[in-house]
Amino acid sequence: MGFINKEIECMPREELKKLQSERLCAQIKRCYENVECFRNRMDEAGLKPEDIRGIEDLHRVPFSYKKDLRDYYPYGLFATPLKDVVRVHASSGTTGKRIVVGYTRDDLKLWDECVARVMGAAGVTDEDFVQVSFGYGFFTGGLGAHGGADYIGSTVIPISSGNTANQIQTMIDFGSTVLCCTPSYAMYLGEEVERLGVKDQLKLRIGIFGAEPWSEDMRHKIEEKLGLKAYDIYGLSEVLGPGVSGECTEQAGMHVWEDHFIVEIIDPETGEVLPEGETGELVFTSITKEAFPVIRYRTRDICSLNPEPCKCGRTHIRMNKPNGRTDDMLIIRGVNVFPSQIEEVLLKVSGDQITPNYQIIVDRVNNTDTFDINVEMSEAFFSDNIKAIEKLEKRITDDLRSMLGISAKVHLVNPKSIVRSEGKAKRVIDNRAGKI
Ligand code: DLL
Repeated sequence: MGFINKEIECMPREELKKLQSERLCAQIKRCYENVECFRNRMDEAGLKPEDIRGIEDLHRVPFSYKKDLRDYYPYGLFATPLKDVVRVHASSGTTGKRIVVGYTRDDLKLWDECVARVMGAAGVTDEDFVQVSFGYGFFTGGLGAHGGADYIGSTVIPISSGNTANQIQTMIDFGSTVLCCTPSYAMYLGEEVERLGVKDQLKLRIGIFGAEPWSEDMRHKIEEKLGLKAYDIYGLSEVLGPGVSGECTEQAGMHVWEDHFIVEIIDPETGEVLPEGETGELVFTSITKEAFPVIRYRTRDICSLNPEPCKCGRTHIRMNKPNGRTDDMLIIRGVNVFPSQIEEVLLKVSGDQITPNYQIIVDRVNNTDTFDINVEMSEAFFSDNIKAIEKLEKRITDDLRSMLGISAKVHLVNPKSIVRSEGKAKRVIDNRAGKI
C-alpha cells in the first residue's frame, strides 16, 4: 500500500542494479572533477573515474569519513557552484565543529520524495494531518519530514519540537493523525498524555519516528501510550537527512531507496565488504545528489541488510534497526557496551516500577572504570520503601550483568529527575577523557 512511485519502488532488482551502475559511474566522474578531497583519494589509490565501470567496481573506491567534513569545513566537499545550492543543514560533529551539508533544488525534490515514500509505505495519505515535532532548523528532521508530508499533500502542522503541553493541545485541537519526532520525545509525549488522561481525545493513527536507536519494546510502549502504529525512519545529514530508508507496513526492516543510494556493509576493522546478511558498518554512496554527494561514506552505524523480496512488493533492500554505532560503543573495563543493550534490559522491567528514562555515567577512579546507571522510578513505585527500591536495583544490576558481562551500579532516582530531551536523548555521560 501507499506507493508514491510504484515503478521505482517495485523495480526488478536486475534493473535496479543496472540503474545504480549507470548513476554510479556518472557520480564518480562528477565528484572526481569537482571535489578535491575525492580526486586526491582516487589519485592516491591509483584510480581514474573510467576504472569504475559499474557497482562491481565500487569496492575499489576509497572510503570517505565524517572527519572529511571537518577538514573541508564549510563548503569544501560541495560538488556544485555555491549559487546552485538553495539550502544548507548542519549537524554536530564529534568535536566542537559543526558539519555542513547542502542541497540544490533537485536535491530537495529527491529528498522530499524519499521521505514521502517512507510515509506512504507507512500508510500516510493526503487526508492526514501530519504534526512535525522534529526540530526545525539546522537539524534535518523538521524540514525533512515537512517536505515529505508536503509531497504527499497531507496537511502539515509545522510545530517543531518542544513545549510539550502545547504539542498535546495542538494534537487535540488540530486533529493530528500522524506524529513525526524522535522516539524518546514520542515516549515523553506519551507519558504526558497518560498523565493528563487525554488519550481518548487524540486522533493519532501513525507515528514516524527516528533519528536515534530504539527498541521493539519501546515501540510497543509508545504505541500503547499514544494509540498509534509506530514506524521507523532512518537517515543521516551527510547522506540526505531522514528518508534514506524507512519501514513499510510489514515492519520487517527499512527499505533503502536504492535508486538514490548504494548501501554496503563492511567490516569496520578491515574495511572488507561483508556478504549480505552479515552485521557490520553501513556505508552509503549517494548516486543522484548534486550539491553534497558522498562516496562510500562510513556511517559508523552497525547494521545488517536483507535482500529477500518483501511481502509489500517493494524490491529495495532492507536494513534492520541500527543497533549501535562503532563510535558510541563504550569500552568499560575492557568490555564493549552498547547503550541499546542497557535499554533492552530496562524495558523488561515493569512500567509500573520504572520509566524508560535513564542515564549512563562512566568515569575513571584509581585507574578503574566506574559505571553508574541512573534510572527513573515511576510515580507509582516512588516511595520510602527502601527495601523495595534496593530489591529492584539488585534485580536490574543482575540482569545487566548477565547481558553485558560486567557490573554496573544501578541507582533508582526520583521521578522526573532526569532532564527530558526535546530532540535526541543524551543517554551517556563519559567523564573519562584525560583520566587514562
Ligand atoms: O538524525 C536524520 C534523521 C532525522 C533521521 C529524523 C530520522 C528522522 P543526524 O543528526 O545526522 O541525522 O544523525 C544521523 O542518527 O547515523 C544514526 O546513528 C542515527 N539514526 C538516525 N535514524 C535512526 C534510526 C538524522 N531510525 C545518525 N534508528 C545516524 C537508529 C538512527 N539510529
